[in-house]
Amino acid sequence: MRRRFGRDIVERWYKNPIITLDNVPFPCNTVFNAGATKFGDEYILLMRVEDLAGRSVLALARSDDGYHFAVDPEPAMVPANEEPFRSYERRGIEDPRITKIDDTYYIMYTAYSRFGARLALAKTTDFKTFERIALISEPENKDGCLFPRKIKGRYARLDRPFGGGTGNIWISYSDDLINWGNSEVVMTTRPGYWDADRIGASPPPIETEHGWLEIYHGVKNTSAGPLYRMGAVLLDLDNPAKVICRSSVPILTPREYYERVGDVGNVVFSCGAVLEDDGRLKIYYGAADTCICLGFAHIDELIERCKYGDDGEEED
Ligand code: BMA
Repeated sequence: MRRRFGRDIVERWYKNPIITLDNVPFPCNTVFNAGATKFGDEYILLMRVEDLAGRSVLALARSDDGYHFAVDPEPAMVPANEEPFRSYERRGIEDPRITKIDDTYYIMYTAYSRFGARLALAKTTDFKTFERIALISEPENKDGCLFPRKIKGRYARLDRPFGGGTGNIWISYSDDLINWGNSEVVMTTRPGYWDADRIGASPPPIETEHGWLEIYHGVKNTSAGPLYRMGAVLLDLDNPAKVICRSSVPILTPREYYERVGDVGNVVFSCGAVLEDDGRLKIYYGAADTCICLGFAHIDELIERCKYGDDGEEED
């Protein structure tokens, strides 16, 4: 289907939002950015839920069809009581991304404390018990996404260290998932574009025959505050630090009421997507930091969109 210019190529589900505060069976303020995966026949969302005090915990929602979710009665992960995690999670745990490698589901999330935001890694094999592995970055770093397989013998992750007054997407490698290094920049903000001020990886990279498809978020600071949109980029399969092509236009922009109005308005922010056998991607995204929504796009269409327009002017 050829889409009209100026409209998003991610198609919203007509029943959005799919999860709101009303669906959460324990006291909380908001529910939003969620990691997503299939676990057997079940769709799983691991959602960022902000409690009444303003700290975030992670809660599970389960579904048979990917559309209708039931939220577990208690949070799945709360800020740790044990060191070394306790000191760095005092202000909450946020924005989890789920990556399956073999039979283990890894959860990379943001640990937030008075020291800032840093990345942490946990794992589960059953979505009942969760085991923390390690704190895996120093502050300021967010938006960590583990690749779903080793690349040239090493685990790889995208992340978003903050430096030089901006946030760009980087890559790091590890032999053991605990010690990370060989870091380098993958892509930067583009002055004058929708992703001018900050960018970060969104769901974990998806392997395609053309390269790693990465859906990312881009922020433009406007006079009304930050505007969060989603874009797409294709990274080289053997060397994902190399960008093959990057769309100059977003794939999803806040337009609907539930994306524009909420605790933080004008935000669409994904931490998880599920690829179906027919090539359609179910993209789960937080809207206005207040609810969870569902959008669809065919993987081929997203790859085509990566080739659209110029590459933009990256910072030297
Ligand atoms: C980012 C993260 C996200 C949030 C977004 C918009 O820095 O905190 O969890 O959705 O800001 O507020």
